Amino acid sequence: EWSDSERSTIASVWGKINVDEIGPQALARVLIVYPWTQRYFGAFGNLSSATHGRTVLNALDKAVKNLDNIKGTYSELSQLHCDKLNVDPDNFRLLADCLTIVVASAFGSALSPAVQATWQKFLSVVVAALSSRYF
Ligand code: ZNH
Repeated sequence: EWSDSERSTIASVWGKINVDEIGPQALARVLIVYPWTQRYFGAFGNLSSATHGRTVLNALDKAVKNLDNIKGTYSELSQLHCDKLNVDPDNFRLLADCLTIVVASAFGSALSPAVQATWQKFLSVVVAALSSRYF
């Protein structure tokens, strides 16, 4: 399902992402633009949301390395978010969108329309995989 050029585009975008910067920025943006998401992190405060931003982005590494089985890779993580964390799966897409915005601001013209389209396709597969154990 992935072409060679999509594979190399995803690997190249991922290689240029600084997880420690982009992760906290993307999660902070979700919490500001969609304040109701703060309830998932309310007990922990901002420090933990920065930590979680890093955790989430680090977890994306697994998807980049398992492009042909993203659904299987995130099966347990999906179940955890559904059963234990009770995170509404709509939030995965909100985070993916904020991540794209933060990546676009950081990359500038390096994120061409074609590159961005492939990156968003990748994130939409991630979002679907994280939602796959919800029913
Ligand atoms: Zn999440 C957790 C990933 C999204 C919320 N996460 C988590 C973890 C991981 C993740 C890896 C860890 C796990 C363990 O511990 O085992 N996420 C992720 C990803 C994504 C996400 C990849 C996408 C892309 N999350 C999300 C969202 C939300 C969340 C959107 C909301 C809004 N998570 C969460 C929580 C938790 C998690 C709450 C828990 C935290 C703590 O514990 O601290």
